[in-house]
Amino acid sequence: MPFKLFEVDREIPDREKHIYVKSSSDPEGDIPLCNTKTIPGCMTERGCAFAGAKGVITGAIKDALHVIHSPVGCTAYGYGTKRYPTSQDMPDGSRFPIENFNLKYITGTDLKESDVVFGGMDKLKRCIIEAVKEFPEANAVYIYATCTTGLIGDDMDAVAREVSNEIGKDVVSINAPGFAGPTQSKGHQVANHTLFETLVGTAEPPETTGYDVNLIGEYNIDGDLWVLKKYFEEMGINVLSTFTGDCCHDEIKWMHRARLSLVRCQRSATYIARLLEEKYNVPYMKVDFFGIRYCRENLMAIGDYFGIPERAEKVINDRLEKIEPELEYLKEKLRGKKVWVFSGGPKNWHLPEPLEEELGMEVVAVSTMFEHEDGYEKIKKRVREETVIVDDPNSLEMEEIIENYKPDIILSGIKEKYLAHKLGVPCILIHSYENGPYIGFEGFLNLARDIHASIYNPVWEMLEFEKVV
Ligand code: CFM
Repeated sequence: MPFKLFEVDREIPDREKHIYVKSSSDPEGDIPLCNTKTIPGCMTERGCAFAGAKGVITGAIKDALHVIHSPVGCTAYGYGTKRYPTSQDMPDGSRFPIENFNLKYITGTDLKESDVVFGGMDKLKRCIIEAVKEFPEANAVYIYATCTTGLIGDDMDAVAREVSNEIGKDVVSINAPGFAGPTQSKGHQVANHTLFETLVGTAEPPETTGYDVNLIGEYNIDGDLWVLKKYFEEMGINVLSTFTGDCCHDEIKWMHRARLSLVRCQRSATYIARLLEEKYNVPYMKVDFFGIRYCRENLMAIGDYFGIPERAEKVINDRLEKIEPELEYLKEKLRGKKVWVFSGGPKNWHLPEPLEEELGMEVVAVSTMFEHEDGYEKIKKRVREETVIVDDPNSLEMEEIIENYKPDIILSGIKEKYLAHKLGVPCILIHSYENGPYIGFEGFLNLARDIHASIYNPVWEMLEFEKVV
């Protein structure tokens, strides 16, 4: 019986289909039901489609100004939600005047009842023009529909066209109101298609080389992109565009000129890689740089693709030499510790094997907010027998997972962290990281250090309440 109804779900039996306990004897197609609306009655941890568009894809762009067409709540919610720093370096060698502009500012239309009744398009126009006056350094404006404006039916695209002519800058209209899909994943898809259709192919890069790649689905969480970029630089590979970590607006426009796209986050960004291949014949390769083995294999694959395997080997050997002694020590300390991984989607299939093979840990539970079938198939292949795999867990299920599977640590997000702490369980942030970056060789060492520091923190021995595990 692969599917499992948790005790806390007796009143919502539909949850059973979303919770699967791995058994190799099951048919391949047995995976949790996923990418469907959250069942009423569940306190979900998911985000909305607007969050997926702005909070994941476009919010990482360093020189764009964001105008959220919403009551003030969505604008506030869209501010500073993701930890993706940006440098001031621009492709033409100039410097963008404001550091971390993408993290510091957001603007919005602050819709009121009268706007809902009479329409908010004029207000949106005014707001864009005022915002551009306030931030003349911005090279483009991105405007966002939200639930309210989706419902009243404001024509965002018409406003974008009109104002773009007036201000002489691109205005990109993103139509992913919160309700556009069951999760933030829908917003990823909309943003990919919008950027492809409105921007790609509209500008040429300052120069090209025979080793140009697009690094797609890499958002520079706590500096991840900079780790990878360094590897590529050392290999003589030029990152022509990132989508979208630390990138500028123009980089999106010249993605069609790359020789190869490397797809890092395969949930949020495979869409644009496919579109680039279909329309511009830019092939793409799915890559994984979490953990030692994947990092080594994938750098080698890229080296082989460009006929420069010895350069990849050099990067690998150089990094391994630096991290191996400490990693060995940490592996001894972490051996046998139980872990529950809960992220949006992909990190749930990136991490189980590295945690088990390279740190000696035991993954007892895996859960995702918005993974689709392909991701769950990978998760199922990569976890051991009897690991519980939960789609869109609700808060009560999370407590039941802690009670039944007794993880020594939880890798999750900020919303879950304090629930875990209240139950006396260490927890580190796997979305935005604690002391990242977590990608690449040195990133994996950072992750191991943070897990170690959290599990062995003496505070867990000082709790005055009874621990549940
Ligand atoms: Fe891709 Fe991401 Fe993820 Fe993601 Fe996210 Fe994220 Fe994530 Mo949080 S883009 S799907 S929407 S790898 S913010 S950096 S950690 S849920 S698993």
